[in-house]
Amino acid sequence: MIVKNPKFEISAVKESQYPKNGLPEIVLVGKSNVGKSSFINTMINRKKLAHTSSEPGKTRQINFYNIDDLFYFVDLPGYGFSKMSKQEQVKVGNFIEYYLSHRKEICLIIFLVDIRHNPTSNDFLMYDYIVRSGIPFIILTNKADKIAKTKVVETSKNIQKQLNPIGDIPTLPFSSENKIYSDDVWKMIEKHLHLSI
Ligand SMILES: Nc1nc2c(ncn2[C@@H]2O[C@H](COP(=O)(O)OP(=O)(O)OP(=O)(O)O)[C@@H](O)[C@H]2O)c(=O)[nH]1
Ligand SMILES: [Mg+2]
Repeated sequence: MIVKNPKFEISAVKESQYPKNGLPEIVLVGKSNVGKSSFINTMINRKKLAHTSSEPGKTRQINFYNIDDLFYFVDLPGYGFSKMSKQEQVKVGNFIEYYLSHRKEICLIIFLVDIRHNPTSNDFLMYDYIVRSGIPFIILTNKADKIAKTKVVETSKNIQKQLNPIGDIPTLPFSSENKIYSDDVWKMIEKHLHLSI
């Protein structure tokens, strides 16, 4: 898909602030600093639309990006960010959980994990949460540019085996630094949006 007119629409912390036009939503989930905001920028070919940082904890609200009036990419704050105060972690955890458990517009969760490491205990918790939510999802093993090209497929499979031993959840490598991985992810997205663009 060639994105023509992506727009930041709104930051929300409660339901009354969510968009009301009923467009389907594709949500980025994963630990802090794994590359959720960078993923959005790479997919829409804009360097800075979604704010990113080398410091974890950049995204603090639910950010809705309107993609050509076809769907939203929804950027969530990451988990496991220890510098956030306990009080703020609880607050953020609550509004994320509210969003994920109530929002009917969600048609796909994109769950990002770091290809360089085994999934963290929080990744396993999030994986179980997503499975129980019943929302369709895919796993992306991100930062694939950080390991040797020849190891990417094998490492991605190994992470899938840990999170999803049955092997029924599509698991693909991704890199915000390297466009070659984007095409397969667009195919997945288009399938879930029932689009053929
Ligand atoms: N090498 C490499 N770096 C990446 C990739 N994706 C993200 N990064 C870097 O990782 C850091 C964190 O990226 P973000 O996109 O801000 O991460 P996030 O998941 O949105 O983080 P929070 O908003 O804190 O939850 C930035 O320095 C990015 O440049 C990738 O695929 N490869
Ligand atoms: Mg972010």
